[in-house]
Amino acid sequence: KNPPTDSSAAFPFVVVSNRLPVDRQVHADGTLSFRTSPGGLVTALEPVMREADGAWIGWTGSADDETDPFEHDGIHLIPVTLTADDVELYYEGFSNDTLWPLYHDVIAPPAYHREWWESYVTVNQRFADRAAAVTAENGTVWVQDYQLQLVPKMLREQRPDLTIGFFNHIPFPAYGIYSQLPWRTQIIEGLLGADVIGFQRTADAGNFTRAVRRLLGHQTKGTVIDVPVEAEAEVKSAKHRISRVRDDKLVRTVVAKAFPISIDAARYEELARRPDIQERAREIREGLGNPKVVMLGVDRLDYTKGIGHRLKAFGELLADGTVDVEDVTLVQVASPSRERVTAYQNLRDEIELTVGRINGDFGTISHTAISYLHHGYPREEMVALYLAADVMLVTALRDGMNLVAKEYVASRFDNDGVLVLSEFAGASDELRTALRVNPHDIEGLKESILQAVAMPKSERSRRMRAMRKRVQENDVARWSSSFLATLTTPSDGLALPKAN
Ligand code: GDG
Repeated sequence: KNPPTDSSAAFPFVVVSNRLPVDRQVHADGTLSFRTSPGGLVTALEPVMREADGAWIGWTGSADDETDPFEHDGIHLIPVTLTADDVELYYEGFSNDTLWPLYHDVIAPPAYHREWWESYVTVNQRFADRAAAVTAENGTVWVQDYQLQLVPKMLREQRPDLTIGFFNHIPFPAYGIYSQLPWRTQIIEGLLGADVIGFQRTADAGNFTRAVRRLLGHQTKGTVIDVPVEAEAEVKSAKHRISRVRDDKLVRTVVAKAFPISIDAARYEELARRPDIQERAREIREGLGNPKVVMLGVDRLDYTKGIGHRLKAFGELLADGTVDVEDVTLVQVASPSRERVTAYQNLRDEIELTVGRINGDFGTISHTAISYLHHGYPREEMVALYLAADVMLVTALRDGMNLVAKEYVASRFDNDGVLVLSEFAGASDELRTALRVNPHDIEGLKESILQAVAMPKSERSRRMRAMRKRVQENDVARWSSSFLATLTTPSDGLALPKAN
C-alpha cells in the first residue's frame, strides 16, 4: 500500500532494535563520535548486513538525540528519536518495569500504568513507521526484543509486501502469569504480525502458542499458527505464507519456535589464547592472594540474575566452616544497569549490604571473601577473569539464555573450569554437562558449589569438552543464519496453489 518513501534509501534487509549497536561518545572538545558496542547481535549480523546492503534502525541511547542517518563500519544506521518522556514511560516504565519483571516470572512485581502503555504504543508506531519508510519492496525486516512487540503488526498494516521476523531475547512466561497483563491481547496480536517469531527455548515458544490459543482461539499445530487473513491487501503479498483452510477461509501461517542465541565462540577463544590476556589472568589470581579456588560471577546488576541467592549460599558455606576464606574467594562483577529504576536501586542496596556483612564477618587482613566490582570492564578483562576462574557461578532465577555461561565455556580452551548453571537459564537446555542447579534451593546450591570446588580434573575436562563442542558448533552466526533461513524459505507444504 505504501511503497518505500525514498527509493535512494530502500534497503532490502532491515534490523530494528531498541538500541542501535553503537555507543555515542562525547569527546573533551565537545565533538561527538560513535563506537560499535561489543555484542553478539552486531557480530552475528554485521556480515549479513554488509552482504545484503542492510540497515539498522534504533535509538542512540541519548534522549532527544536527533542525529541523521549515518554509516558506521559499513552499516547504515537509522536513529529513532526518543524524548525524555519516551525514555521514562516507554523504556524505563513499560519495557523495564512492566514487561521485564512480568516476563521473568514476576520475580519483582510488575507495575501496570496506562500512560506507560500509551507511550509504548506511540514509540512502537514510530519504529514501525521508520521501518516502513526505508525498507525496499518485498524486503525483509527483523525486529528484536520485548521493547518492540507491536512493531510486526504495525509494519504489516503499512507494508504487507514485507517478510517480517521477530526475536524475543527474554523468556515468554506461562499463561497464568502472562494473563496479568492488561494489554495481553494487543501484544499477542502485535507479535502475530510477524511471519516467524523466535524464542530462546522451546518452552517459551510453547507458552506463546498457548497464549495465542487462549486469547484468540487460533488453530495451532506444533510450531505453526494459523492466523485468519483480515485485510485484502495481505492476500496479494507474501503468497507463499497464505493458505486456504476449512470453510474456504484464508489464513497466514506464522511459525513460533526456538532459536537459541549464542556468541561468537571463535572470538572468545582467540582472546583467551592471547599471551597478554593469559598473563592478566595470572595477575588477577595473584592479586587475590593466590587462593586455591577462584569462583566468579558476572552479571548486569539485575534481580533476575540470582546474585543474592549465590551470596547467601557462599556466606553459609563460610559460616558452616565447610569453606575457608583463605582457600576460596568469590569475584562478583555486577555491571551497573537501569540505575534510574527503583527496583534496581533497592537491589543494589540489598546486594551491597550482604557483601559488606559477609566480608566483615569472614574476611581477614590478607583475604577478602568477596571481591565485589560494580563496574563494566573491557571484553579483554572479562576473558582474563574467565581464565582465572576455577568455578563460574550462573544462578539466574530466570534468564532468556545467559551468554556469560557460553562465554566462559568458549574461553576455556584448556578444557578446565567448572560451570555451575541454573536450570532457569535458557543455556541449561544446551549445556547439559554443567552442574545444573535450582538456585532457590540453597542447600542444593551449596552442595553444587562444594562439588565444583572438589571436582577431579578428569571430570572437569570431560564436562567442559562436551560443552565446548556445543558452543563452538552452535555459535551466533549459526543462530542468525538458521533464523533467517526459516524466515526467507517457507516450507513447500504451505504454498498456495498457483491458480490463486
Ligand atoms: C539478554 C537476556 C540473553 C556484562 N558485564 C560486562 C559485560 N557483560 C556482557 C556479558 C554478556 C552480556 O553482557 C550479558 O548477556 P547475558 O545473556 O548474560 O544477559 P542480559 O544482558 O540480561 O541479556 C539474556 C541475552 O539478552 C541475549 O539474547 O542471553 O537472557 O536477558 O555478553 O559478557 N561485558 C563487558 N564488560 C562488563 O562489565 N565488556
